[in-house]
Amino acid sequence: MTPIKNCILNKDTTKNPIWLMRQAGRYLPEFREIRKSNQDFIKLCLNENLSSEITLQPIKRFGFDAAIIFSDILMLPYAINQEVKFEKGFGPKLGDLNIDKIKQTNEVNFTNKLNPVYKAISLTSKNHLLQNRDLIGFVGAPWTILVYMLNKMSPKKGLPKKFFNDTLLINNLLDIIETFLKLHIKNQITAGANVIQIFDSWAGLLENKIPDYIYKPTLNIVEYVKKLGVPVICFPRGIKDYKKFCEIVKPDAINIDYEVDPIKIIKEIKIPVQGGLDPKVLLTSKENLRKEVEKYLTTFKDHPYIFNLGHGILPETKIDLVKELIDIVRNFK
Ligand code: 1CP
Repeated sequence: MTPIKNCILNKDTTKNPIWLMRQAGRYLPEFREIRKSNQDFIKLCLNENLSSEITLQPIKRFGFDAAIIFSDILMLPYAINQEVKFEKGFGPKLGDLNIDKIKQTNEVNFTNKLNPVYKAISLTSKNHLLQNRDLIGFVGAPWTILVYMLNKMSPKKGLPKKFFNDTLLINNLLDIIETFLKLHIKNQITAGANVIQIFDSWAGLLENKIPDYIYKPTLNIVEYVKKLGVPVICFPRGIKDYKKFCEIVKPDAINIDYEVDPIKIIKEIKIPVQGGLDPKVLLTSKENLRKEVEKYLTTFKDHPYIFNLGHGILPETKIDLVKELIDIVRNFK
């Protein structure tokens, strides 16, 4: 059985598999080289050969235990007919929300539009480098996708208060998003993804409506993935109560963010855990890195634990420290 599956399904505590969120990305010179001549990010995600090549870059360089397909959570709004662009120095910019246009999406045109993503998964899963490794497919959670669709840009750039008021629109959109997220997950699994991760990067924005906008729609997706027989990892970044999230949503594994105390997590959570380390630690020194990494490894010594970060790896990260990180994790006793 592959490393991540073994950790999650067999609750193996003898090894800590390792992969990093955003491991295929801007900190890698070989990625930046491809990106230079491929300015249109969506087009790059829809180039199956380049997407597969980028997915394999961190495996070739570091030998991580899993690859995550090079794509983006915002391929979903794109595929349901909302314009999505990525602007240098600004991030994602989405077009006006047009419910009529969105409702024109059907299963066939959705799958056709994202077919290169599925081809990239299929190509990658057949590569010899993935023989004993997992290939992680992913989606954004319904809430996080909704945030980008309504706000039309990252909440980092601002999020008006009125955002949360139109509950009719929000519920309507969440239903549509859920339908197509399920299809996107099914297509990724059919193409060869053997683990699914659900990124809820903006879970921390909510206080009151967590049951309606996070628990319920995410539970629906988690149950769907389980029915397809594939382990599902949830990452509700910034959520205050991970214990409650796990009790209600019941993912197969939970990725924690770097704000939460791992000692609290080990006391409260019984399912396999992933992640936690602050990505900024990878900008410091080898000594500090060892100290921080060993904190997580020691805390989760007798618990199924997949080493990862508490958010995506930063573009300024030095390659040497990533190598050192893998060494520390692999040689920890
Ligand atoms: O060169 C560039 O500028 C592109 C940077 C980049 C990359 C490498 C973006 C733009 N997306 C990706 C790939 C990506 N995104 C992957 C696959 C590669 C890997 O993980 O190794 C994954 C899993 C994602 C997921 C993703 N995209 C999330 C969830 C995780 C997280 O970071 O919270 C989110 C929120 C996005 C949206 C997104 N994509 C890119 C940007 C700049 C953003 C906006 C982030 C924000 O709101 O600040």
